[in-house]
Amino acid sequence: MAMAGIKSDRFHLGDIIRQLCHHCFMTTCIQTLGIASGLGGPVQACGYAAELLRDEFERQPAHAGLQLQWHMLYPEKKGLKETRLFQLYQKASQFTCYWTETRHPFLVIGGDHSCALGTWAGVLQGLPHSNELGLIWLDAHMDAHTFATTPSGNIHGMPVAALLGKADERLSAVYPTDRFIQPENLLLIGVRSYEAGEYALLQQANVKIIFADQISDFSQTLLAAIEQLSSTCRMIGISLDLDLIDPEDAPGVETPVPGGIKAAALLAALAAVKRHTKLCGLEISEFNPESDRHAKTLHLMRTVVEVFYAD
Ligand SMILES: [Mn+2]
Repeated sequence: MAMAGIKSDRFHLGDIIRQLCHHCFMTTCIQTLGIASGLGGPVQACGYAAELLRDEFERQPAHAGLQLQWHMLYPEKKGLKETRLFQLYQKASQFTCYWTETRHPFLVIGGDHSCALGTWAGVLQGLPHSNELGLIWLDAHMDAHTFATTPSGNIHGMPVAALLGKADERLSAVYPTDRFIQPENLLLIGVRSYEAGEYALLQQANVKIIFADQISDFSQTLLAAIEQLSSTCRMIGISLDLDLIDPEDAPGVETPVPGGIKAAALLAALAAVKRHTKLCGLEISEFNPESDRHAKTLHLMRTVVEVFYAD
């Protein structure tokens, strides 16, 4: 009986040591910033994305080996919209600047896609030179309006213009840095809905656009994009607008456009590129819980995170 007891103790101890080792050496801890704001678009419910995803991971923890370290940012409740966005994105940029300087891979969960103004401003500031950042913009839209060309007035349709240094005065006031991405270091992939004004801005800047109907193998497209950027850039980020994905697979977005990338194709592509040493972070935006069906898009967002960051 005594022997059995010792054996059983040893078994438990071994189990505990294995768990400790697993915890200390095997866990990937990803710094995660939730930007709980829908102020840049018409659907305020977009601001709940980060909390919903955090709750989803609390309810059912991520794959073994992946742990998200959450930090949440909320906009001020009162004041001018543009002032509140500037304050919010200035704070967001301080996080991503620090994670860039210290080489921590990060995850940002917006919010509407104007969160990119904070995320990538911070990365640009954290790098020695602004021409060292490559950015892959996965989106059905171009998001390259300014207040001069926008039909809607929504800032979530403008972050690309600001990141390129093409903002007008009113848009510049929301962007928290004077560093900009080089046009040759930016790639738009998956575009299928746009207006003339933003297209003209991108053509003038000579930004490469891969339209949705030009893509046959999404993994190949994404791999080629990363290969191209990695020849000149020190770090590469991915900004994912969930409306890249076909609305059949991701109905819960602010601005759905038919004819998107299938969810399975996106997941396969992310799995294929995730080990690339220059990838510094992933941003996910535009989740709209109000138009989601049976939490399909929420679950997809969760799977995107797991595929990209879990072992
Ligand atoms: Mn977008």
